[in-house]
Amino acid sequence: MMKDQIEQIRLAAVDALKNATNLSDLENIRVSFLGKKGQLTSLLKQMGSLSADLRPAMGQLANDVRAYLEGEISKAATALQSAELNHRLSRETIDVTMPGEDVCIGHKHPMSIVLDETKQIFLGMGFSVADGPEVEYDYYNFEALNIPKDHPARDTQDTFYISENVLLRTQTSSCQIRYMENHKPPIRIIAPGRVYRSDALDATHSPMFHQIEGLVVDEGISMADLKGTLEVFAKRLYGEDVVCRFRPHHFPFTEPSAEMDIQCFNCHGKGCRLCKNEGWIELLGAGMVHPRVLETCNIDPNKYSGYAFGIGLERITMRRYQIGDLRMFFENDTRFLGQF
Ligand code: 2NM
Repeated sequence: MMKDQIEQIRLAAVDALKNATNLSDLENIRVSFLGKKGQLTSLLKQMGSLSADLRPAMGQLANDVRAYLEGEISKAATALQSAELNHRLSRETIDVTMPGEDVCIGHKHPMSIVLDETKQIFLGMGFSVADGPEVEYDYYNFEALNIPKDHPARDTQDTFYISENVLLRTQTSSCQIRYMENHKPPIRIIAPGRVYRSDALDATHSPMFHQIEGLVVDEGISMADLKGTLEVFAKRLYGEDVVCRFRPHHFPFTEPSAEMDIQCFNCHGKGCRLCKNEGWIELLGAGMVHPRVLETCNIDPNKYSGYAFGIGLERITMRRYQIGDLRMFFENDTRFLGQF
């Protein structure tokens, strides 16, 4: 009987729905029972063979079953979707009570700390920062700085030559020559950077080290400006109670020239191991820019004067943190770097 067949189809569909585990199972069930070629649809096509008085009741029954199955499929779909969502939510749960992972943050290199501080000190006094190439022409490194051909600084023992006219710069003064070529006074710059000299590595020497050179050119600049500026620098870097002195010296590119010392902060001038019994510690070299250097850069030495200075970054950092061996800076041992 058709009525029994319809009921069998309904039961088979309900059974299939129980076993469905995902949405595509549901779609297969819908097609196989309710689709155009599905079981219920095929059965309805046989209605023609029924007697006319049975047809309306069977048609009604088939439609009721269709509506019932559509309802069941959509209920199953909703249940599957929410199960899937719950599964995903439980998988993606974050346990906010878990202890955080220790992130190992780096440390600033002591030379970077002192370089940044030095830049800030000079920027605060109106200087700006200039730079230039580390591979430099002989002209900018020596010739323009009034270093004659027979000067010992030109000896190949000190300088890394790349060709007859090209070398690794031995000082950052080359940046200042380049700057003077392109800028009119007033000039107030510092030039920090790597420099190279053919030295063997030991506690106080390295074939590569860092310099900060300064240059001020304007009308009426005197040795008093040089002394005032460099004393302020020493006080800002080492503390207000630091004591400075200037000693006569010689550089080919400055006249007069001087070196600045600070009184030993360990023995206050009495002499100790730290200052090798001198009482004083050499900090930097400086002087009034030689008129010939200004002239070479097309700056009229009758109208303008200037002072310049050169600071070894390794040296001032060693003083600052009482580091006894230059090699510490280049080894990058984290037990050393982690202390800053
Ligand atoms: C020093 C000491 C004294 C210096 C001179 C110049 C320039 F370019 F103006 F001539 N720049 N830096 C200078 C002067 C450097 O280093 C110990």
